[in-house]
Amino acid sequence: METKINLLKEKLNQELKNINDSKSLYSLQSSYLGKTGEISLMMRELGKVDKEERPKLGQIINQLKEWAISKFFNASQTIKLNELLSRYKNEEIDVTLPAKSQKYGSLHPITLVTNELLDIFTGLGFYVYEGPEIENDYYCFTALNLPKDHPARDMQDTFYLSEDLLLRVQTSAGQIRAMEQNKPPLKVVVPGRVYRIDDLDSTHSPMFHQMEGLVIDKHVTLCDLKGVLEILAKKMFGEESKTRLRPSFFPFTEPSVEVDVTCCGCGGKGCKICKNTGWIEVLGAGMVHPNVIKNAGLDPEIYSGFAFGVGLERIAILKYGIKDLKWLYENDVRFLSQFKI
Ligand code: 2NM
Repeated sequence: METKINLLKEKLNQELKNINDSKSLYSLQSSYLGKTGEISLMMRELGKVDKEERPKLGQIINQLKEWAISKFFNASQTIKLNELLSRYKNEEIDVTLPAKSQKYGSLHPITLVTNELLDIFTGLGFYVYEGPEIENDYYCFTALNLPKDHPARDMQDTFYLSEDLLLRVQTSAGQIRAMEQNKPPLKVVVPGRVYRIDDLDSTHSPMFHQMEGLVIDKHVTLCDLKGVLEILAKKMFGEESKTRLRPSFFPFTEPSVEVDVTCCGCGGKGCKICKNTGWIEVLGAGMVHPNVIKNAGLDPEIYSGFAFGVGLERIAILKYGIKDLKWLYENDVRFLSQFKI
């Protein structure tokens, strides 16, 4: 018996040496201590042994069992620790390694210009209103002092959807809605897409983006307009920029002005961008026509206001030196991904 036990111990010791993961350790353990394991079988065989010898032998096998249990326990402690250490090693993170670069999208230049202008105007206390792109004749033309026979209403310039419905040709339509919905004092900007019948080329597009601003209150003057536009020019094109107003004509403003900013390419000296004039036209503006104020339900004897409209494509082209308007609509990632902020 004793020889058998010693052989078993030796075999176990030997087998344990070759084991270095908990899974095989567990199956080795079962082969000795499991229900049908070698030690359990020895226990069972006790029944066949002489009665007198049974207690002594039982004790010996129990000792063997205790010995095996402690062997397996110790081995499992070592193996678990080693497994943990090697897991730590495998999962080790080198925080000094350079980060994997992620591909991020970028904002469209028109979005960038829109956001920048909205920041400036909301900073000045304007609120933002978005009108519908499908407008009716009244809001797009009649309310804006464009009489029935005005050339801007021409079928050849405007996308008519029906006799009354059309794609708005300017965002001012939204400003009439804003005026109807809010009492003065009113400071609002309306950004959005506008549509005109045009073939797409490097300077024209049947769809482009505008932002129009409107201020209505008592005693608003052209001087207030110039003040706001000067702030706009400095924030958009730099603190050194200057503005100048030239007389112009729009049906919805009187007087009307065209606004120039000193050229951001040459600072006013004259270059290719400004065609050697030193000035760049950036927007149209004026004092809101009394008829427009009246159409919005206000008394033009009490209220006055100014309005302006900026073409966002034009600003983007100037700001980023974009050579062809079409690039803004082609969604070529090679172009778009250059506009990372
Ligand atoms: C421009 C130029 C001048 C304008 C006028 C109005 C309104 F609704 F008050 F009549 N909104 N925007 C306006 C004035 C727009 O765009 C070149």
